[in-house]
Amino acid sequence: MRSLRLAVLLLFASIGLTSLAQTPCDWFDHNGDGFIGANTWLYVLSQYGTAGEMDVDDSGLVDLHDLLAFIPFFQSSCPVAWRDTTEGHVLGLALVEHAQHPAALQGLSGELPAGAITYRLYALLADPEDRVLALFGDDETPLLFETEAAFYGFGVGVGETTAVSDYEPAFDSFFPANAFSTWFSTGMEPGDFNGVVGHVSGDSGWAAAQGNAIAMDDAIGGAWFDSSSLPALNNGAVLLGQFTLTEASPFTGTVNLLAATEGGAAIEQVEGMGFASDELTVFGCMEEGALNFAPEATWQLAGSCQFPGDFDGDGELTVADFMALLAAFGCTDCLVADVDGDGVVSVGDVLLFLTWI
Ligand SMILES: [Ca+2]
Ligand SMILES: [Ca+2]
Ligand SMILES: [Ca+2]
Ligand SMILES: [Ca+2]
Repeated sequence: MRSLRLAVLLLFASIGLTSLAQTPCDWFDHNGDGFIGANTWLYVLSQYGTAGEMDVDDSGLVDLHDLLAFIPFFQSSCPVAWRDTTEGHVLGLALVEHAQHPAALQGLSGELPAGAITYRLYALLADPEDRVLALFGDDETPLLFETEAAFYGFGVGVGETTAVSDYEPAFDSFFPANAFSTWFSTGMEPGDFNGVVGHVSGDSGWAAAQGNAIAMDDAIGGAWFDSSSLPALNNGAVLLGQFTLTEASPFTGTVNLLAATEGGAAIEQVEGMGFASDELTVFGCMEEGALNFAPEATWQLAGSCQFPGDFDGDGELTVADFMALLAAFGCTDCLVADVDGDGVVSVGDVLLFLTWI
């Protein structure tokens, strides 16, 4: 019995622990300068789908599993330990109706027909410091978006997009449909040039998909990822993509996410989360008594309720709010600053506010 147990232990030591014995820096600081930097991105991506060195899980190929192992350590200084994992930080998904298109719109990649509809998909997160690092899929954990219509503007042709970083706002004034092309994101808002959302794919040919499905379900796998790693706080929701259907029709999908949690000290991987267009989320203020109470809202994000005098939405009246009230002096269309509710921001509001702080 003892010898059997010993044999099992030795087997584990020789197979399972080989890669764990190596630190993240052994794997990812490939040039030995003590920092896991942008050059490692190039190194990993240049080997993607090949039998390269960065095969962390020893599967024979540099694939999605190896990419997901690397991403949390981007911009880390050595030495650094493998991350702990958490649960419960990624609360779920929210599909939101973003725009309806009653009239056709001119587009670079073809006309957006009347009756089209644009949705946005969000990850709901528990902690303002949580960050979405990647959205991914392979044959074990497929990423799949399906509709009976077609996804407008998705692809690699002229005027088409696959990631939010492909979107070029300068075209919007000539081609208004450009603002509604279909793309994925990992928290970056369209037109925000501070970040970069990159993507990599295996051999599924997903980027050429022009039809009614976007799938990442091949053996190598693929991902969209944040390759800028700017620290950013979230308000409870992080943008995962925009999806324009050429006509109103059912829209469903399955998503897998890698997130950074505990202020970047841990990771959380959530697979197989679903969404559907017959279960839409409406963001808004759900507190009765707020200036902008929205009875139709189904999910409330941080800072989404407005109360008289509370400009920064932190629930308290402070000097910062007072300065904002002074800046709105004379305004006849400022609900938050018009604390006495007489329609104009005047001396009466200043005096009333001073009795509150
Ligand atoms: Ca390095
Ligand atoms: Ca591998
Ligand atoms: Ca305040
Ligand atoms: Ca007033």
